Amino acid sequence: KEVKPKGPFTPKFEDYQQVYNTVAKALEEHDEYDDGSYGPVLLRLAWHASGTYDKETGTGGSNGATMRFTPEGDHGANAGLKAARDFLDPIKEKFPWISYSDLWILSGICAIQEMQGPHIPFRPGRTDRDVSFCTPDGRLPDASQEQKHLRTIFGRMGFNDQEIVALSGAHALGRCHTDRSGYDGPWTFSPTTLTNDYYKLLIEEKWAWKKWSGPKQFEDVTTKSLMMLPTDMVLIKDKSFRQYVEKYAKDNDAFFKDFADVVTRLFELGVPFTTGEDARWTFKSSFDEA
Ligand code: CCH
Repeated sequence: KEVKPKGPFTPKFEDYQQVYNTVAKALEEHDEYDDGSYGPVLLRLAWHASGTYDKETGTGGSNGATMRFTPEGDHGANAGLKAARDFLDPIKEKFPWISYSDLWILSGICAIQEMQGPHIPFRPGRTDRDVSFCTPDGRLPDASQEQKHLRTIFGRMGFNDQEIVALSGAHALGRCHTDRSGYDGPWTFSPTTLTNDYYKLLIEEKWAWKKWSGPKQFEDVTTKSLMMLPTDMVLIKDKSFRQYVEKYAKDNDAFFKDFADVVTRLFELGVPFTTGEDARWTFKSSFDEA
């Protein structure tokens, strides 16, 4: 007869896969949101939790989930991400053993995979920290800026030009909301499926300043229904960035591979893991064979 082990519950891969499956099911059920999916805003939550990392001081990053607290939750860049945090609350209640910080990252991975992106390996080990670990405002990128700003912000996290361009392909997903960032509209015609269309559109479409009273952004001349931020356009104006845009526009497999690699690193920045990289797991998505 099996004897139940004493002591604290130690979750295994199967337990995390169960959390994944629950997030995936909730994504499918709540197709009333935005363009039909919470996927993009879940990915943005995971990115904004991670993108505060500063390699010099070792502060910020996805460990801690400090965006739950004021002031970080109220930073301008995080406007609207409460929708993602609220979406995950019932899942946190169902699996109280997972930390918010692991849950946010696992959900970002689930969002990528369920929007038909590449598999992103995951290892647990993030712990939630209190309000004193909130990062100062200004660590996330400002969409009105130029290449110097992108290199400063992403360089602080430890990323180079190629990695900046690969990460930016996430803008194939989701949209801008006037009541959050002030910007308006989606980048692609399929904002709930990850593709290399962001790069293709950057290169193939004609872009012009949108005529409106909102913040300066670009619109496609042909349909006027798509958008690019000033920081998106920098990727084709700057020669060093542009070579990677051209590469990923031509080669979706290369994009998926580089995107998976760089997102895996982004999501692990500053996390004091007690396991090595070989302890990473890959979750089954709903597109994988049973
Ligand atoms: Fe982003 N992003 N992002 N972004 N982003 C916005 C939306 C999304 C910038 C600005 C904005 C990354 C890099 C950058 C997503 C993923 C990533 C919005 C609209 C702005 C503004 C927010 C709103 O109004 O709701 C800037 C600047 C940069 C850096 O150059 C990176 C890196 C990632 C992920 C790897 C996703 C996904 C969205 C869609 C969110 C949604 O709610 O649909």
